[in-house]
Amino acid sequence: MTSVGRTRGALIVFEGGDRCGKTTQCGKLVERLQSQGVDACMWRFPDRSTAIGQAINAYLAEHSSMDDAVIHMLFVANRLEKREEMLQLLAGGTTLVLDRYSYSGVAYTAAKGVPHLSLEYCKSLEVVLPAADLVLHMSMTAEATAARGGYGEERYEKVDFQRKVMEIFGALRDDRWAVVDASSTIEAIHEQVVATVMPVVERARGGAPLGRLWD
Ligand code: FDM
Repeated sequence: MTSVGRTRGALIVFEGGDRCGKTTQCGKLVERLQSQGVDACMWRFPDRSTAIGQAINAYLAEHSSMDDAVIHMLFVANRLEKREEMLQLLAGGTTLVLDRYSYSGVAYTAAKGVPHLSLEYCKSLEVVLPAADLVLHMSMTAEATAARGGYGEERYEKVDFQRKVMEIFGALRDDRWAVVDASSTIEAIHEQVVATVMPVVERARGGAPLGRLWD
């Protein structure tokens, strides 16, 4: 993907297992960026507000069942339907902080171990989307997240499955990923996140090109 100019926003993604504290950290990061004069906003994937997102929500809440390939496609479509808006915001200088993205998409589906839904196949469906400038991997054991409040309410919140997801996240890491110990305190994590994110926001502002997924 080509550079979108000297003032583009950064694409910052939080990834990790369920109940690891991503949403809290996304919110705190956006507040901090805004307080420092950085135009920033937070999105979540799945975006449950769209028609596709509502179908995903029903599946996650176990109010409906779906073929694994079909639900995977819906998660992908839920990102593709936001692609244009995402690119426009970034090009206009807004830093986007995402609570999950395609990395969750491929990790959760590949963790199911369905032969025709391999990691490589899943990746291939999203090559038209921008890559994150930075992925903050909130790392925590599946057992530790399971001990947190509310765990088990949604479809994928099962320790064995989460363990497989974590393994795949580990295999996806490259030099754009930073690992954050999600078992630390909220404030300690936040300070680590801010220190990691600021140089990335500066690089994007300075014209570092936006990448394409999996390049
Ligand atoms: N999830 C999320 C997927 O399986 N695929 C995806 O593409 C995305 C974005 O949906 F269990 C899973 C991950 C998680 C659930 O949970 C959404 P949260 O609590 O909204 O992050």
